[in-house]
Amino acid sequence: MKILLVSSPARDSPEALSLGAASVAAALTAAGRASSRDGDSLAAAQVELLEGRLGEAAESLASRIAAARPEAVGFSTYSWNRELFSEAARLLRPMLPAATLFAGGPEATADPEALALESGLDFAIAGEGETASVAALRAIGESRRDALADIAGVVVPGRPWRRSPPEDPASLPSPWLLGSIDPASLGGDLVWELSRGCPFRCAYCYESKGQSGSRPFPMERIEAELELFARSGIRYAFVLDPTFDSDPVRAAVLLDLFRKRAPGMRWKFELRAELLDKGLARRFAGLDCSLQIGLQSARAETLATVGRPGFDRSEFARKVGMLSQSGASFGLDLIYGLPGDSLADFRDSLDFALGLGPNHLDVFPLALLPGTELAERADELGIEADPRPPYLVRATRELPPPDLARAASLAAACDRFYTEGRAVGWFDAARRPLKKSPSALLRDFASWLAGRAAPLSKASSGTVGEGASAVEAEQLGFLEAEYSRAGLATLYPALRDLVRLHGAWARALAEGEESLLELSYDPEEILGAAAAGLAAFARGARRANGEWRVLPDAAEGARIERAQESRASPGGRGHHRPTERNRRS
Ligand code: B12
Ligand code: SF4
Repeated sequence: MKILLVSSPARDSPEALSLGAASVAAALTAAGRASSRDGDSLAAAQVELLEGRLGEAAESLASRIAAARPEAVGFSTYSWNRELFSEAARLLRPMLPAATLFAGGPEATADPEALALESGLDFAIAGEGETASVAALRAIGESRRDALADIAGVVVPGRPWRRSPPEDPASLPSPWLLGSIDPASLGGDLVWELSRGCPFRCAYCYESKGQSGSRPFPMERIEAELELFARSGIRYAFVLDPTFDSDPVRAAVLLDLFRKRAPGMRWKFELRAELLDKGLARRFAGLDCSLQIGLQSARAETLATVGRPGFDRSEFARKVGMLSQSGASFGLDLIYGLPGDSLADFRDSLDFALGLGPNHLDVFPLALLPGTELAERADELGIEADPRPPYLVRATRELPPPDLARAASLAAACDRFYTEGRAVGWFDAARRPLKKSPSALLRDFASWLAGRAAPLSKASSGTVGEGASAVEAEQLGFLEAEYSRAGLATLYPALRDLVRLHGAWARALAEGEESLLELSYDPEEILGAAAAGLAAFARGARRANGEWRVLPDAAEGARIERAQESRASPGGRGHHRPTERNRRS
């Protein structure tokens, strides 16, 4: 039997790897290899993966699938590909009338019957897919289609069904070690699962209806996979565990292992701040890693409504402060449109989050995902959302459409000015003389940007470095106008130096780009302006016009050296470092 598992990436990103489909492929392959039964259809099965291309039309995908002449086709469905796969499956049916069509993944789990019916599938699999797929494809291979509906997790429209029970990680084959995906083919980046499930129950999250807490993979498997990654030239791993620090003792053991066995690798982890301690903060700081922390809202009542009770601002700030003190770089997530949060609450959350100095702040609209507790309680909580993927919020009781639009504009401004603009090193220094809250500054940036005749190119166009320079030009254009309107024009040259210096430093580190800067002050002194405040700095500092070169440096990551002296400047000097936190992430 030829089995084709079809996936499609969320976006062009090293993190868009189809690990779900690969895990099911590994289970099917391992079951076939282990089979000692005569005539087991899986023993002779050929399992292949097929990846949809970004933006690919359903017709093209269906033709490519049909050309492979599979006998069974399994779609790996997520909110970003559900509609594409439904259409492709409908087109495929007449092309491959004898083939078995099925689907798994989060969308199939949340809404299996509707998905199977709208796509013309033989069945869908609700829940983790390994054991259920093996049993279902065996039944198909042995012409026991009637048995399908009795398999836990297999959903045949019109028949009673139950979700597949949680898999035991110790019995799951590794898609990496079995060769379902070759890490050497991934260009150095991958996503890595160290456990299944999540111990928390956030009402907006798909995991909230999961059956169990966190189930770790065995340490021997993790060690063997890490060794394979090191041999395969992997340089970056996004650890998928939704709460890497849910077991702080295990987290510490893993971090020590990573540091010892893969010292040159970069990492990304998702954490709950509440669970951090000094030992973990120190270990994170000892790795090249970025940490993503879900804050979601700074309003305790809102968080309690969505299943994250006990939020305490000062405790959160204290825990995150441990990361800053140890030198670990972290980012925060916020969601707008959560039940209970008004526009004023969202602004307040932005102010709180930016006040913590995250390296980046990712702000998302609420997605009312099918199968989540929030989707079930939407009427009671007054949430309206688009019923089709990606299920985005349209209004809530507290956030009517005009306020939702304002929140979206603030989120876009934050993304542009703070995150793409890598503003962590100078944001507060720029904001304080204007006496504006972070959210007010971002609101005014959005208005300024909207009022421009010709908006500058989006940062994502062209190369990353070019994009970063385009955002910097916007930041400086806006800040110059703001400082001039507020009668603070004398402080602007120091601010401009600070922004340019940080920008060039970040480009040298992240893109390996060299910049030539014309500065009004000595770089070593200007870095003190962020700490002392622009006003105090401008009162005491001496202007020293000069040209400086910021370059990538093999040993230090980046360095600054004098390009050309001017009459007013002191002699050229050595190396400076703007901020450790402005690192690549
Ligand atoms: C990596 C990841 C991403 C990557 C992309 C991944 C990709 N393939 O392209 C990135 C970071 C880009 C991403 C983005 C987003 N993501 Co995301 N992401 C994940 C994450 C963390 C891991 C996915 C994974 O590989 N897991 C490991 C595998 C083994 O588990 P699995 O995927 O669930 O697969 C199992 C089953 O689902 C099933 N299965 C899967 N495929 C198949 C196929 C068949 C045939 C069968 C039978 C079974 C089966 O069996 C597998 C093994 O048991 C999950 C959360 C999580 N921890 O799973 C969220 C998750 C998939 N993301 C989610 C969301 C909502 C998003 C965003 C929309 C978020 C946002 N607000 O912007 C964006 C997408 C928008 C966009 N277009 O960019 C939701 C999806 C919900 C849904 N209904 O689809 C999840 C589940 C998070 C959550 N807890 O709610 N994401
Ligand atoms: S949002 Fe994160 S912590 Fe909450 S249930 Fe989902 S995966 Fe777990």
